[in-house]
Amino acid sequence: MLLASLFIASNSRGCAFQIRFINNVPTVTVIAEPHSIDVDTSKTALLIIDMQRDFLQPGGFGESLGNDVSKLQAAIPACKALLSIARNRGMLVIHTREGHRSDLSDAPPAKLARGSPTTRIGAMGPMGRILVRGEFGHDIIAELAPLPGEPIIDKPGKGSFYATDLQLILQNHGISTLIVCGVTTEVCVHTTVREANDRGFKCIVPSDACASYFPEFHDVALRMIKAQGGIFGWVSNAPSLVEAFSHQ
Ligand code: TIU
Repeated sequence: MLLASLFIASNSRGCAFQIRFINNVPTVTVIAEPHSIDVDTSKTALLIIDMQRDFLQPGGFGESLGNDVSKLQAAIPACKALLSIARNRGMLVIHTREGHRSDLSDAPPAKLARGSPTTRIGAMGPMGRILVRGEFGHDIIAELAPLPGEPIIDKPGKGSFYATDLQLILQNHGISTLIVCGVTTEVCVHTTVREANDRGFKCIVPSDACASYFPEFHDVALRMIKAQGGIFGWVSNAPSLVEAFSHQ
């Protein structure tokens, strides 16, 4: 028998949800839009996108583009909650960082040419050279620091699959579902979700664990993901995911 409902529990909001076993694999239902989704944590990875000082703290790449970086702080608590439950459940956790080699040989000229010469990629800033690997600003914020053994994907572009070994790592771990959080919603999170969706991964995006310099772009980016029956994936939130996985 493929599917056997074992028991029904009640979550903190009083909603009934089921923990089922499909081929002896515990499967939980995550409340999401456009509709709930069944998730097997053994085939699910948490992908935390670009929670780097360069985007979240003053003096980095985000500020050099003219942005108010304080807006991205909103995503930190929900990312922390997801990181904690994922580690607790033994789920695969992958961190990404956008950035370039110190000689900038992997940075397209068209990307380098943008911005003022004193603050563009590779220029020296208060956190080191902007968006360059190995610099203080390029690394992930302390609150979400990777643990030894958690893969870190250094990517030259906005998408996490382009010119990286992310797909290989996911395949080798038998991953079919991704929880994609981080910054910024409409840029690197969205690009990654689109790439992942085309590669056959189911993507769940927790709205509170993503953020943008532009709140209206955040909102519309999430609407785009869940529109048309979930054209790119599902939109949920950290409490719903934590609750679902807590009962597994
Ligand atoms: N500028 C902006 O919103 N984002 C980026 O350049 N990279 C990421 O989203 N990580």
